[in-house]
Amino acid sequence: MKANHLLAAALTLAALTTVHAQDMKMPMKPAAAAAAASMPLVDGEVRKIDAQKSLIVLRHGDIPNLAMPAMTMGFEVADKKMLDGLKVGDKVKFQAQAVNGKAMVTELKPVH
Ligand SMILES: [Cu+2]
Repeated sequence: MKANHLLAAALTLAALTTVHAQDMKMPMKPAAAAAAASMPLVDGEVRKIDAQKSLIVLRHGDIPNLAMPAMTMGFEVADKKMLDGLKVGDKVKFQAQAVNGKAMVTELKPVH
């Protein structure tokens, strides 16, 4: 009885592990890679910076991956360090993604 119980537990664990492994390999990877590849750098100009809140206001061009036309708006930045050395008026190239329903800058580089 005890051995059967252990065997059942082992089989259940194996089954869970297999399912989990398949989940990890699912089409997620190609889809994510395709999304990254189709994510163009967008032109922007810095209008405002709030480093403490990791916020930046950008006047930006079309953002095709967010289906967003040109406008001026605030973004969160994925990493505060992106704001280092930036100042209002700087021209930048950036990528933005929708993260938890918010527009987030995931890549940002100054244009000189
Ligand atoms: Cu916008």
